[in-house]
Amino acid sequence: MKNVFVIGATGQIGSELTMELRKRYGGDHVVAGYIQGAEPKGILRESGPMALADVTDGEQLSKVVKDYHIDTIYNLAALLSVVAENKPKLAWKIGIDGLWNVLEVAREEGCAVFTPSSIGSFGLSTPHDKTPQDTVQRPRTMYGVTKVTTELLSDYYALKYGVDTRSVRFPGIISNVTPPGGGTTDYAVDIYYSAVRGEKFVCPIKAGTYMDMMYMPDALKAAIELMEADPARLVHRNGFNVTAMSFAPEEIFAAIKAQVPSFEMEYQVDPLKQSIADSWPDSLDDSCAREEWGWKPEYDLQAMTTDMLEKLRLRLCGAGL
Ligand code: AKB
Repeated sequence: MKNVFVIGATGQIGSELTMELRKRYGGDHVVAGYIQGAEPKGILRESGPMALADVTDGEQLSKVVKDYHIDTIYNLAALLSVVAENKPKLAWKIGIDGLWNVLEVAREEGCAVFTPSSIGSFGLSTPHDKTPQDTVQRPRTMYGVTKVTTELLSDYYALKYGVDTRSVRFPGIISNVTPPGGGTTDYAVDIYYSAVRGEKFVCPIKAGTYMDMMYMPDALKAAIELMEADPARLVHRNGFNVTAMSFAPEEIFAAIKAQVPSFEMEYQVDPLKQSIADSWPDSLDDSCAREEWGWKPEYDLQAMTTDMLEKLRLRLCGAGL
């Protein structure tokens, strides 16, 4: 039986990943790691153990790993792209000094480690269409710099110390549970909230700007299936291109409007978000993930839109919002 430690368990991906892992491995076998001020609540708190786990504190991480006999760590501590650009030093401290702590504990205690990379690890000089698995990675954002370093440092620990590190390059993740905070792709989540609340959506990204995206159930599937994959089949480790769809703002708007005819949108472009979006791929080639560990997403734009609207209506309208 696996014993799993999720660092950043109350964040956008962490909150849902912890619950999915508990479903698969049993509540008692998945520790929700959180930082002061972001304690787990509700079902996340009640369904299994939780522990204070600041990624910048190596001793704290080591204690959790030893106390709970952890063999697998999902390290989700990071600042998203826009916040990282405004707080570069903190982004490095959490993303890279924190990763160093995680990898050291993993080396000492023999744990496997998943630390997500991102489409943010690419830059303007990367081919933008069908971006290959192995290609130019020269981002100019601090987020991108930390993500490329994450991939390299994770590979280094695998080669030098035999730590079983694995990762994917996540696209924008869309979820109806915990909202993201400070990413370039957040508009693709916010637009659904506006539609359900009956508000006009103000889009910060220019029409015609394509970015890869994925619905949360597929993101959870990607993380878990990669960690469960047969290591003998893996040619790559950190990180695999994965995608489920690529769309521009006018396309997600049209998909929502088909189900909410009164919905409206206008553009007020945010220059920082737009410059980051322009530097990212328009579409990823994820054939290596498909070949090496059987990656296959389930949701396209239409299926995701139907599910998002249904779930958000239940939650927001049920709560009278
Ligand atoms: C962001 O927009 O910063 C993230 C990402 C694509 O890594 N969602």
